[in-house]
Amino acid sequence: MGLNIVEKILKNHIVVGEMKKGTEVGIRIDQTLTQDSTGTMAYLQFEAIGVDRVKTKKSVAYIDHNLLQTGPENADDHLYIQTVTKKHGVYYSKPGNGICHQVHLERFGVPGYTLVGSDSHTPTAGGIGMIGIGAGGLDVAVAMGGGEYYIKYPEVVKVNLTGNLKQWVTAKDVILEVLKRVTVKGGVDKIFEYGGEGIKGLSVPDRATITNMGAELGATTSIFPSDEATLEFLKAQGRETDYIELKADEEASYDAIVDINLSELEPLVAAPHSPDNVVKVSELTNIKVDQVTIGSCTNSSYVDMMKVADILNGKTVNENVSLVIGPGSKQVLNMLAENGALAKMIAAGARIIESGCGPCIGMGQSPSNNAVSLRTINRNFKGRCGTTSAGVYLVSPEVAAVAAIEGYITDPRKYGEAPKVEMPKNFLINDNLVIPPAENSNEVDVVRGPNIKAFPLGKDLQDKVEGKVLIKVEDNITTDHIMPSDAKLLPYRSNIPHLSDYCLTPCNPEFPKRAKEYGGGFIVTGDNYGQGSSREHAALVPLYLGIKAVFAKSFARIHKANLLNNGIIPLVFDNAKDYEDINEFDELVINNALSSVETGTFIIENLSKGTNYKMTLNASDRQKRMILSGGLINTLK
Ligand code: MIC
Ligand code: SF4
Repeated sequence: MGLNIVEKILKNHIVVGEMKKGTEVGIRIDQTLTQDSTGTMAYLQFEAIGVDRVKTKKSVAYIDHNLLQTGPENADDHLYIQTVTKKHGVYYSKPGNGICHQVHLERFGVPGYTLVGSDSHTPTAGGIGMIGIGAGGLDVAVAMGGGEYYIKYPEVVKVNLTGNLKQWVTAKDVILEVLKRVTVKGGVDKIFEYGGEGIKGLSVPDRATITNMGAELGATTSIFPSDEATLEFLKAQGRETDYIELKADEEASYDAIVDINLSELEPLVAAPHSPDNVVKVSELTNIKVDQVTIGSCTNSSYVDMMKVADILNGKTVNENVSLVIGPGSKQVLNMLAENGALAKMIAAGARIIESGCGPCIGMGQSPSNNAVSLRTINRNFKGRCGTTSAGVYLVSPEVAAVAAIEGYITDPRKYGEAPKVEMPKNFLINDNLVIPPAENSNEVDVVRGPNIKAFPLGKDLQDKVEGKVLIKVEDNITTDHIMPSDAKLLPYRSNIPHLSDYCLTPCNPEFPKRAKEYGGGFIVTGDNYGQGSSREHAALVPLYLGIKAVFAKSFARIHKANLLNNGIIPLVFDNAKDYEDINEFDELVINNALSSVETGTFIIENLSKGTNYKMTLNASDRQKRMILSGGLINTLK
């Protein structure tokens, strides 16, 4: 029987377990990446593990999130990351070099390799034929130390692309179509492998847009074959020696197939407040636009930016629109500056910001109250842009640029010929913002600013676990709800006590106070709890606040792993109706917690109601050991 691409790569990398669907496998990791807002914690954890030099083929630390330096905190954290990475064998990509996923694709990604990154959009690397997986900082720290990374052996879904994209229809519309069909919770523990004749017309940056936003499906990752388009891209980056061909065997089989005829797609948009709330642009044309932001790890490649420059050329941004453009990397920005495209953007009235995450994570450029903001980013969760009352629409760079001129959401197809931009034969290569590690670790002293505080560690599990339900929330709660991140809070990513006052406050401002008053307790929630980012802070902060277990209808993959890694028990209702029975402040007890962990079956007593509920711990033996000993670091010790 033939193998698909996912099977081929995993077969080469599995070091624990076997290729059996639904079972846990440990895979060898070739490369890691971190970014600054999760990186400080990841390197503190790496130090706690006590390995001197990273054991991967390449590990890179990027500074791209915390670029607003409104006090010393962010710069202090950068200095910590710069020195700790230099000491332990990690390459350091300085602020200004660009967004981790964009730069990794350009300069470091290798087809057929595995990559784990402390950022949920690490699957961007799937555009170049890598298995790139987003994880919590602790999992990345372990992988840097040479430990394997664990996933549930995935179902592999083939996304079969046929036909060709019509004018003004883009890679962004392909992934929006997938999101519409699969939804934000439809991809958990699945890998999406793209194939079919239709992929021939997609360049590596197009493919990376698709695999990037595949994170919004909740998927483990997404991947494209490595073919002529990959070779062309690597050649243009001066890296053709990294190329290998990767394709599925003729007789490869898949667990499911999603067929998409590219010729039938039209420009799409994800309306507020979820990436799967997808409608046609043509259905939304009377909406006045206040802000447009173009950039982020989803859509900030050279080709994307050149198309935007072409649309803006000779035009003026609508008087009621603020247009913000952030090219994805120094390479992209430098090329736009040299070929005059940047001048066209500036002339049209765009506000150019440095290459980084910026508005995507609310680091500046929050729109006005009740604003409509069109963004080329991947997430439009309520409040993520920094303005709770604003509505964010996710679109392609082309739709964004046209709206910036028109002042309304506009179907770009009435705009005549779509811009045609070829991938350059040679990208501008200058890696002078990437600092290599020191040859000799002893030469480097790690610098730690006063904002770096110790991170909490769990304790051995007790046989009786009791407490109050501190909060009850609905479906699809994101990590942006659990641990909000914006310009005010991101500087405190290495300071868990400070962050604890903001935990779950978008759902209920009283939550931190309650947790502190009652000395911890439980969280009750609906489906897909913890969707979105990889931020481990969404587990570390609840741990700090004394959260012992989360009772959910279902969990998002990375967040569940982060809870387990930190010794918080993620339990799933056997009967979803029991969710209705529980109220905030109910007093709950888990008796026989220790033996329940072994069997995976829990009975939760609700003392306030006199009822009880059966719940399941879906965890491997390895994860059960972490729950018993209060987290991964304790088991390593
Ligand atoms: C995001 O897009 O939500 C982030 C900010 O990049 C996060 C990481 C973080 O919270 O630092 C992610 O995607 O994992
Ligand atoms: Fe940065 Fe936004 Fe990409 Fe997250 S999704 S890595 S915040 S650009």
